[in-house]
Amino acid sequence: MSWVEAELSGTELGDARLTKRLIAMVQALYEQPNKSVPEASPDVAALRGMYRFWSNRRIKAESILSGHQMSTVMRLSGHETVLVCQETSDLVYTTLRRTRGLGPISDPSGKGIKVHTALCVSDAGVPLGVLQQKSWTRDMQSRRPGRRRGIEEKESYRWLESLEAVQQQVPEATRVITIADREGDIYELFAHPRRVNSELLIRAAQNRSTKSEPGASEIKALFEVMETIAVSGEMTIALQRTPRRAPREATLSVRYTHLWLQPPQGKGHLGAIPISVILAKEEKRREKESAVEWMLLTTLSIGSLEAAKENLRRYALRWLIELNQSQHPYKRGHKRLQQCELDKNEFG
Ligand SMILES: [Mn+2]
Repeated sequence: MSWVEAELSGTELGDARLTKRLIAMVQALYEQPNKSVPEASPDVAALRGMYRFWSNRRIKAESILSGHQMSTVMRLSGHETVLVCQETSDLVYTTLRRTRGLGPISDPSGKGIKVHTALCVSDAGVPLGVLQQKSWTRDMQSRRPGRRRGIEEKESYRWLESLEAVQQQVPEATRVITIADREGDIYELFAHPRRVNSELLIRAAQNRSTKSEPGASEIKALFEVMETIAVSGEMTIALQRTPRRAPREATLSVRYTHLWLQPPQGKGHLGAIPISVILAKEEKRREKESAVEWMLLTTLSIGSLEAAKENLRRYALRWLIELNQSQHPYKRGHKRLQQCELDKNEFG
């Protein structure tokens, strides 16, 4: 049995022939990831089958993922801790003129599809698979300035939905640490009910109100508080290549403390949240603009320099999801999808 067959044989498409077709498609595209769809297809019949599969409205993205999801959950067993990186990205299809179902994306002049992914990674940094993925198209209304807030609030729901899905799929014996960049600094996410052994490790974006203890009368801003904390030690970290950064080593000063986050205005019902904060800063870098500065909020209780370092190391593994997405066949293979638009007219 091939790797693709083993990986996808549990796919639930409601018809064994469709699963067989999916396996053949993935096998062909996986063997030649840089080729266009017609080039990668073994013959015309296989090519027709692919387009028929893609235009079948009864096949949902979630069902296509179901087999890989099952295999991913199986790979988790035996891991004491798994990291789940959540990330929202844009699939950019600005040049596809005839394709329907595209919408506004982050780039105001572009169009495409929004995708939210939860990628599972072992604590040692080995990718284990995609546990959940959701894609959607923003409607044109979201371009209007007045509508932005509502759209952002609706989209922030994806983070909660992914956390929920991950908690349901990963057995309680396995500790899951959800990792996210600044987009994931959403108060509702911190306030969301978590199952036993489910923790958050999220880069801070908001200068939130904090208290040192629940009963404290003084309210201080998070970023200011962290500047007053003494440095506990240093660590050297290998920064991997990202779309915006060449790989290099960085020496970071490490500070950590415990605080109570105060709910934003109008969200008092969410209550205060106890949190550990880690601040890691590259103090000695000459080019200040590219100096690394990470402030991480975590529900894990950080009680030592070692624990702070351990979680900085985990956060640094988040590059895996960026790599995963920038090298994603969808993204890498714009050509393939453009081709798809053209060829469909030939084979329709
Ligand atoms: Mn992001």
